[in-house]
Amino acid sequence: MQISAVISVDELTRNGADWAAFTAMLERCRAWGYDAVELAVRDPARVDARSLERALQSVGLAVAALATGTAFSVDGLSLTHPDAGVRRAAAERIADHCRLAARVGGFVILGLVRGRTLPGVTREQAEAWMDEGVAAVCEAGARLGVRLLFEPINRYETDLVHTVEEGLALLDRVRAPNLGLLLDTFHMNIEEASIGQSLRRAGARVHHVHAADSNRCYPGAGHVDFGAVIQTLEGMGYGGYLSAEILPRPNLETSLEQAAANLRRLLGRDEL
Ligand code: LER
Ligand code: MN
Repeated sequence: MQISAVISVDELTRNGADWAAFTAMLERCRAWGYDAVELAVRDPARVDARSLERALQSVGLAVAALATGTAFSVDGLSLTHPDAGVRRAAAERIADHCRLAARVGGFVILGLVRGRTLPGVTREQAEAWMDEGVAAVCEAGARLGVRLLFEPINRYETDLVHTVEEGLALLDRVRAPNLGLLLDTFHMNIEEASIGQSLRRAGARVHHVHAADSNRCYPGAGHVDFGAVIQTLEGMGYGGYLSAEILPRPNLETSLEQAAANLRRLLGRDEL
């Protein structure tokens, strides 16, 4: 199991204007003991892929995944929007993420971009649009050799797919060979009766894990038992990433440094 840090390409490059801060953050991530980074990218069309590749290569960090949530939270793109044009734009945006992933590596995450059931839309309709959209972006990814992740998200952020069971049901409906589950310990702590049992239930269909504590701060800052989570994942033969997707408290640097130190200790990888 390796560890990864979620960082924002948009924020650290000041929306593509300056790669120095981004490269400096990559260097810090490597020094803290991360194996990879998970990159939040709102719009790949605004990212200079050459500069991104150069920065990653110069520091020697892999890309675990591309996070796409700001395409929803900032641009309002959603696979379940009642306006077909918005749904199409959301799918096109995720296809762009797949094109970027084909260059720099990593999964493409389907999290908040699934949207939520908006007023005037039935739940059945929203679910049908979600399934259709997920299938379409998985096809786009498959053409590029890119794998995608669907993330169950807690009830306070969406009404569509909160639990592992619901995530597995979506995978069964869509049946895309390049789609797996991303499980996030913060959401699991809210929605699952037992984090351990739900991880085991998902088994080999868990392709990526977000590590955030019960308060969404770094692992160790709340009451999720990460020792037990890691033991369960090891028992399942999970060989993917634990990716720290955490609030920047008290600040980004300290939170990522603490996350790496605590996860590495629990993984028995104390030595840097
Ligand atoms: C995205 O990975 C996630 O976990 C969401 O809760 C973001 O708000
Ligand atoms: Mn997450």
